[in-house]
Amino acid sequence: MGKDYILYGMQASLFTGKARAYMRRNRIPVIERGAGHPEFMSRVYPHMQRFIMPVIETPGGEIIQDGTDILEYLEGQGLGREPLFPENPVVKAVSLLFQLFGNEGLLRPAMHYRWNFDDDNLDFLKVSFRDVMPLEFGVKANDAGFENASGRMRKAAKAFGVFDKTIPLVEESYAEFLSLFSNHLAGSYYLLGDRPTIGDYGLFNPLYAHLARDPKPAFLMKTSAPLVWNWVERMNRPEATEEHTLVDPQTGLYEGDAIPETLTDLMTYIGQEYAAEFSAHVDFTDNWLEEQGDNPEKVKAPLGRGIGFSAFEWRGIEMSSVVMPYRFYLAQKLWDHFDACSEEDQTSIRNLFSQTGLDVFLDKRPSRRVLRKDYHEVWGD
Ligand SMILES: N[C@@H](CCC(=O)N[C@@H](CS)C(=O)NCC(=O)O)C(=O)O
Repeated sequence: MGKDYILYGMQASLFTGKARAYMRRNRIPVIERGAGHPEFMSRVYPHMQRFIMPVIETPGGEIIQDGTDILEYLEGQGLGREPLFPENPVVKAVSLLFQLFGNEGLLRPAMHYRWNFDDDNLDFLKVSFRDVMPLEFGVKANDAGFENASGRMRKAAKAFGVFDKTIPLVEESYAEFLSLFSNHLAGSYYLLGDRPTIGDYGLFNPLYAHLARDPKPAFLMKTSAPLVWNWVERMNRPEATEEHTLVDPQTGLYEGDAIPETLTDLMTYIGQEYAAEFSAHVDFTDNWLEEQGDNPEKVKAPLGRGIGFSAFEWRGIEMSSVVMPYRFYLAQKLWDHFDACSEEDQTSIRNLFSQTGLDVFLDKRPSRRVLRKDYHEVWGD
């Protein structure tokens, strides 16, 4: 085993983006392999009992799956060259909120702009998906493999709520996001100042592989939101770069009471966009858990991606989306931080979250915790 890390993923994979960007930014020596690499198929996949990326293999042979777990692991090893989590408790809470929303709240535009513009995107995607196809089987197998993978992803788009009826709203909502994020990036290079934190890495997932890389949305982003494209490029540079500071030169980040209005506008957007959906998912989950009763086997079994569908109101219409316990795993990061804060800091966080319509993300919690065990999500107590 050499001394480099190995990252299994692919350029077109949404969740690989975060791990790759972090490793680049922190100059962690890494070799990337497509998730169709023989070592992945013969060793890593059977070990995890799950076909999923990103995965890293450490120089010591440890295998870690999940973008968030990978960043936390690498940070825990002292490999971060700058703190991933802001020190200021209020700014940290904001960063953790954006981790959740970035990871999970922009999946509708990501899936829509990838899978509903075949004339622009399809040839490009077919080539990109070769990273997960066993090349030795030749072009025909690649085509069949792509049909299979893209068929599943098109279904996933529907599961996240992309339907004929919602498409105009998905586009409207994404345009609003681009405009708000652009306004904000006029005042700092990253979400919370002049260096990225965990919130940027969360946002990077949908904003890179799908929305900045696929032909149709790449054109949209470059032409309608060049500052966002510039942020994506910055987040993903393989060479180290140093920004000249637009904010506090001591920390490189905004301080809690100096959060600019452009950021509170973005937070308000998250409240309008995602709070009702998140809240409905918590209610659904609590009912689901109750229905399992005291059947310990069911409640202890590894969870797949979704446990059902839940309805909620979004932009004036009734719609539904898949309930994924993984989202609570990310929300717990915010809750654990909040619960560990002093009363004074809790009050400051609560004031900011209330002012921006985000109380749900502090208060609405399912009755059980979500843990990750053996590469799967499971319920905790
Ligand atoms: N929460 C996971 C999500 C990983 C995930 O969904 N990865 C997708 C690719 S972006 C995947 O592996 N899909 C494979 C499949 O569904 O077959 C993480 O952050 O690592």
